Amino acid sequence: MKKRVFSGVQPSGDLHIGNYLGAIKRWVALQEEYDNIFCVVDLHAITTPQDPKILKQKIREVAALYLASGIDPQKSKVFVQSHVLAHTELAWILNCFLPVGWMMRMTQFKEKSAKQRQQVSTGLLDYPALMAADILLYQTDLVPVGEDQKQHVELTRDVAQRFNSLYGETFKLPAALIAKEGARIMGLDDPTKKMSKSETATGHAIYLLDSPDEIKTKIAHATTDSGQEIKFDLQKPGIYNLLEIYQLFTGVDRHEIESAFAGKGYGELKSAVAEAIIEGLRPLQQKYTELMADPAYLESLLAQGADQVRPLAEKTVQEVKNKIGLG
Ligand code: ATP
Ligand code: LTN
Repeated sequence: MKKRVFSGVQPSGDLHIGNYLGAIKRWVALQEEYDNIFCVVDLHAITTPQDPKILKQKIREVAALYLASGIDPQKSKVFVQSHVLAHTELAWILNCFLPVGWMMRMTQFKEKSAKQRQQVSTGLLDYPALMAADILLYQTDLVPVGEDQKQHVELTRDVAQRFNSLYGETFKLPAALIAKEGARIMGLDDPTKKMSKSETATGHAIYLLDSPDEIKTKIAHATTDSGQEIKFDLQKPGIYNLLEIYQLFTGVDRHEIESAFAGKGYGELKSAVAEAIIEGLRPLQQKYTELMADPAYLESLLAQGADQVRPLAEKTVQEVKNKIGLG
């Protein structure tokens, strides 16, 4: 029996190379080895305000980007979270086992609630309960995510353990799978902040659907550090970030990269990074265009994905309800 992998991305904006290098590209690499479920977590997206028309479009866009990146529907199940009602049902139940203090300690909640001008929704506080439901419904072993989601996976383990100790073995305890490299790609405009979908400053992120010219301009304007040396040195976060992006798109190892750029200037590095991203994204962008030309095919894949996972999710919810005396 293969181990189960579950992960997801919010359709809350345009996907960027951080989402790709930290999450989706790794899912593709792990696809053969595991039994995979990949979800477009639309219910998570509405924890912050969304325009209905744009949200609807982004849900399809994210699904198409999974497939365009190499997620193969023969090997992985792909579906939209709101198509499987068990997610909200288990999230409610888990809520009742999650101390509010745990939720208030979550870094993502603290950061997002501080940033938000509109009122902060209860959904934003409750976000990790829904994420725990996503993971626990499928008896997931491994959750490949970027560094920022580690705390949420730990909370998922904690609530699973708490439930298991009260009602007997019910949930498998999942573990986060975080890469050594690429788990935290930084903003191009400010390499001390993580690249994020919800950050709107121009030049902050390279989006997966950016044109070659946009990529060149953004990389040319990326913040660099003082000095001239081109080395993987965490004291120089701007150069480090560009080198890491280069490494992940080309597959060349760190020593080779450092020797190739020895004695060269930041300008040359930036051109090489832009070229690596453009070439790395080219096949993905082509496949994406093809997929978006056939919306009926995408719809049918998503319907099929939801039909495949629904029975697994419903089984877990039924077991939970039986144990706690509902129904
Ligand atoms: P938002 O800003 O709307 O919260 P986000 O850009 O942080 O969005 P998510 O949908 O929250 O993206 O994340 C999807 C996946 O991408 C997660 O596994 C997350 O850990 C990963 N991820 C997000 N940003 C980065 C980043 N800068 N570097 C590496 N991985 C990232
Ligand atoms: N919170 C995650 C998205 C997400 C997720 C999940 C990831 C929702 N449910 C379950 C892994 C497993 C994020 O990337 N912001």
